[in-house]
Parts: sequence; structure tokens; C-alpha cells
Amino acid sequence: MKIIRFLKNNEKPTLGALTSQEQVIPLPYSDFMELVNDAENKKCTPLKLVEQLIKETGTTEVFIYDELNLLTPVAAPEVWASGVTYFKSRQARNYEASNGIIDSPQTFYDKVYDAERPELFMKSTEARTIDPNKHLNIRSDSEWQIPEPEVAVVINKEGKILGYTIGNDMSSRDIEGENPLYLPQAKIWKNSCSFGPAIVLAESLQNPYNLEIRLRIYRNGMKIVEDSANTNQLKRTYEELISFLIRDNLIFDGTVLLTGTSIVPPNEFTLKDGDRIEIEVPEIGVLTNPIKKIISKESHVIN
Ligand code: DO4
Ligand code: MG
Repeated sequence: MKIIRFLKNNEKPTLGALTSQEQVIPLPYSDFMELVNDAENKKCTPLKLVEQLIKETGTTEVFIYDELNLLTPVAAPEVWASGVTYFKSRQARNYEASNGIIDSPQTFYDKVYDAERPELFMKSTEARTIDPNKHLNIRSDSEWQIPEPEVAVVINKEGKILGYTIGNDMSSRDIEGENPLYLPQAKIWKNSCSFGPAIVLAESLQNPYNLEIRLRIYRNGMKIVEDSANTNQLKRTYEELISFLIRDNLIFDGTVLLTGTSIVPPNEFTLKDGDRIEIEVPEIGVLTNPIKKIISKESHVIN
């Protein structure tokens, strides 16, 4: 079962169940967590509750998915991210940090790949996260920027996995490569994160460790990057990442945790204003965002 959120009549955030015919049946909630909480109160699972609601209300009011103004499927107060959870990411981070010398001595990226404690970092807040189909920004002060297509888990405050979605951990490779202490600047800026378009309920996803992730980047209407990966290459379990995230931490219901990338566009590639990114996980959907470059002020100095 796939759950989306959209602006009904372009004004009211509304939850919906997405059918296999790409139709949307509205649900009586404005957010995903309302559904989860209602299911808990009624002592049933979100899947059972949605099935029951559809049976009771019928399909008198149905929307066409392609015509909807989509919102992120949950109003996530925070988005966190995991790093170097795939071998490919370890290689790419080493390349950035070593001026292209691949056989450099063991780096902290090698160490974190094997360490018990994973790399986890704050990626975004609700205000910095943008909806499917809306513009993601690229920074004005970076020459090497890429999308990072990632499977993401939606959790409650105890760390229980409620569902799976698709996230884009937009990254600046030159800022991170210059100095790993610049990581927050390489990862966080206005509109540097997007997720969606749907949440697949945890109970309806058969195997989250066998999800194909596909990336396509278009420029001037032409596909210029295409690649894919699979979550079967993930070095850690989702539960392992979550257990470190919630340890001694304050985590809110509806938090999203991106679980790392295994797709890195060719090293000579950087995103440009006007590009369009599509990230597809067939079991979840296609997350599409156009790219807009932040126009630099003449000087970055604040007077
Ligand atoms: O180590 C930096 C971040 C890596 C990352 O975002 C990823 O592996 O997805
Ligand atoms: Mg990432």
C-alpha cells in the first residue's frame, strides 16, 4: 500500500491511498502520522485501517495521481542521513578527498565503512525540505554538485519503521572534498533535500533489502546520466542505522532517515540550473525535482 499527501483543491493537505491504476483515494487525514496514530488507537495496523476506510467510503471521490499537487508524504520534522553505507560511496568520498588519487592511505571514510558506529548526520528540517516536483537548489559557491538517490525509512519516536520512501541527499563534492569538517555545508542549504512521492507501508513491503534504485538526469530534454543500484548492496541493516540514530537522542514521530547512496554520477559531472532529476524505486514511485541554481549575491559578505 502506497500513501501519498497532496493539496486537495490546491489548498488542503490531504492523505491519499495510491492505487495500482495511478488513482488516489483520499483518506480522512492531513498527515501520515495522523493515520499511524489513529491505527494505534483503533488497535489495528495502518494497512488494515486504510483497507477498511476504502471499503467503508468506497471510491466515490477519486483523484488522478498525475494531476495532483504533491506534498512530501509525511510532514517530517527532521531528515537525518547515513553516510558511506555502500562501497561505491566509500570510493567516491575517497576520490573527492584525495584530489583524484584513489590509492591513498586508509582514510576516515574507509574506517567508518568498517566501524561499528555508522556515520549519521542531520540533513534537513521541514522548512528546508521540498515537495516532489518542486525546485531543489544547487549552491552558488560550489562547482561540483550531485544528487544522491537513497532509500529512506520513516520512523516514529521510538525508532519503529513505519514505511519506506525515496530521498535525495543533494551534495557538494568539492566542499566536502576540501575538508570533511565542511560536511554540514556540503549537505545543508535552502532546498537541498526532497523525499517522496509515496510511503510504502512497512507491512506491505516484502523485502526492503532488494529494492532497485534508478537515477536519471535530464538536461535540455536529453537524458545525460542513467545508473542504478540495489539495496542488497547495503553494508548495514536499517535497524542498525536507526539504533544509533535514536541512542541518547530526541527523535520525533515522522522522522525520515536516508540510508546512504550507491549511485554516484561520473566524476566529471556536476548539476546545472534547469536539470531535472528522476529517482525511481519501482515499489515506491518516481521522485522528480527540477534544479535551480541559487543566484550568488555580488559578495557573500553580510554587511
Ligand atoms: O561521508 C559523507 C556523506 C556520504 C553520504 O551522504 C552517503 O554515503 O550517502
Ligand atoms: Mg548521502
